[in-house]
Amino acid sequence: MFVDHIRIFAQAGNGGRGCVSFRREKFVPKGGPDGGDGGRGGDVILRADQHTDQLSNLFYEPIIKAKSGEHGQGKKMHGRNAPAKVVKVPVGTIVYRAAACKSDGVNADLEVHADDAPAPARFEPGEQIADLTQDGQEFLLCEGGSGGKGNVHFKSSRNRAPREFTEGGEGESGYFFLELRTIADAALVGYPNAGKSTLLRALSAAQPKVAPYPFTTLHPVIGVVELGEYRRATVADIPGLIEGAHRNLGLGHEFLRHITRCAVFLLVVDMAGSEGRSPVSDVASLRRELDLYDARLAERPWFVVANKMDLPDANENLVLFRARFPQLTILPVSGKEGAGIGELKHLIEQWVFKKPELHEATI
Ligand SMILES: Nc1nc2c(ncn2[C@@H]2O[C@H](COP(=O)(O)OP(=O)(O)OP(=O)(O)O)[C@@H](O)[C@H]2O)c(=O)[nH]1
Ligand SMILES: [Mg+2]
Repeated sequence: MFVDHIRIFAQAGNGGRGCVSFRREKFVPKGGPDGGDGGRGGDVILRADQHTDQLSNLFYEPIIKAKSGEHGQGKKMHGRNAPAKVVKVPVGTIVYRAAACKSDGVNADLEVHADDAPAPARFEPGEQIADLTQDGQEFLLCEGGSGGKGNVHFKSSRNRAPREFTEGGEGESGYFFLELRTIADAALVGYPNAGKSTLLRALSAAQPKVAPYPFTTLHPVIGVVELGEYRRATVADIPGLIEGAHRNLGLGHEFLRHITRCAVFLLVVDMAGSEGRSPVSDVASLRRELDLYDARLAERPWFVVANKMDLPDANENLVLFRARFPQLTILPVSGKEGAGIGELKHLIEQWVFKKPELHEATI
């Protein structure tokens, strides 16, 4: 199961209590207060990790708790600080605070049951508080409570034997919504069976499943394409789109979010028109779907990868296609036989690296 959005409850550790104690030692009468401070509670930290590709670890563990700090001890001993609980999330994870849930329908997916949390919570994403876009980037989700003060701090000229101390601070806690929006340089976008996964296999070492039926790919797969001069680009293969994807038909909406942060779109069309498809209307309706999902996607740079050129009707269709869209960049390839893959890499390199402004094209 691919998990790209999840509700969680996080709780940082409480600070340890300060200690009340007095120095007791041979030949040291009235040794005075020596109660140490409590340790800090552990923080809950999210860390973006390039080797984590989805949020499934949180699906099995949606309640994250850090340990509390240890209490202070005699002889001015400071309680041990609790370690931070670090949770790895994929690069491209966006963190939202919880907002009240509007719908009343029962939807188990909307609930998180935490033992000592206020109540089983149903909520929707609210304010965005973080966007982890770089490998290794960290976000402090809940801060641990500070340690309490031991009685050693309360000594004064008037009170030589203080019994005061403070409790440790409470760790922060809350419900959050995490959403993954894959970050890649380019995205392969196309109808089911157009050959997107075949192309990703040809371009990179990634091994998405390829089969002659629609919706073979059920979740985004990212491949790293090695380009010249030690350069590399990431390319995302997303599940096939169909007409009405913006209304959540097919695997629609679920996966369109993953292309919102790709700088260039490679519209893959089956130029052979197998299964009675027409390449011209395929491109037109793919463009329409992107536009209807979010008008800003329509402004993103794109070019056409004319796939399946090894099949009989492909050349004829390509001539018609070029005549219909004379101003488009169109690259004929065969993912299956590997023809045109070198040129495709070159084109990706040109579009991704030679046009730095593309990198800012994120919504
Ligand atoms: N003849 C020929 N067949 C191809 C070519 N590229 C892909 N195919 C075939 O087309 C079928 C679908 O390929 P996939 O790569 O799974 O297509 P996809 O676009 O990833 O499909 P979904 O994941 O379902 O959206 C498979 O049977 C492939 O072998 C090609 O260049 N030539
Ligand atoms: Mg596929």
